[in-house]
Amino acid sequence: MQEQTFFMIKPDGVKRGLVGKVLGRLENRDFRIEDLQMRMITRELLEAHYADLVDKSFFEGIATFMMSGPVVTGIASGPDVIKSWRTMMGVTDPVLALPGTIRGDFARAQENGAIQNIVHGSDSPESARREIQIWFGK
Ligand code: IDP
Ligand code: MG
Repeated sequence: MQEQTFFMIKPDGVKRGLVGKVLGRLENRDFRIEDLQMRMITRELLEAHYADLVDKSFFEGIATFMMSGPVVTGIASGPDVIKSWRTMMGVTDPVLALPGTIRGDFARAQENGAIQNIVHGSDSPESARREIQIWFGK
């Protein structure tokens, strides 16, 4: 099914110079990059994006991490891109993420109160619609 997903290269990925590698993986899979923007995250954007995590004990750790430097946000499209991108990212915890996935190849174990895992991707069609609206207003 042809669809769109929202993706992000988090501050650790940008700081470590992995933007090209991450975008290259999307392009290698023949997904189309529809929109792309580098930016600093505001508190407002972060709380909207992670609305389901705001009450968690580790949210302040995430906030410090996610606002520690610029992120690259984008929209990718293609058949089943939402699930495919989640598969390409690997599971949330880098300790468990399989080699071959972005998190499994580039991320380390949790440090400083936040799991720093290089990338984000929408987890469902509803999340994709919501996140594209939050970040790109469309
Ligand atoms: P996801 O990024 O794989 O979709 P979510 O559960 O949606 O995982 O969590 C969003 C982000 O919050 C994670 O990618 C990670 O950076 C951070 N995070 C999630 N759970 C924890 C935790 O238990 N401790 C610290 N950070 C966490
Ligand atoms: Mg998530």
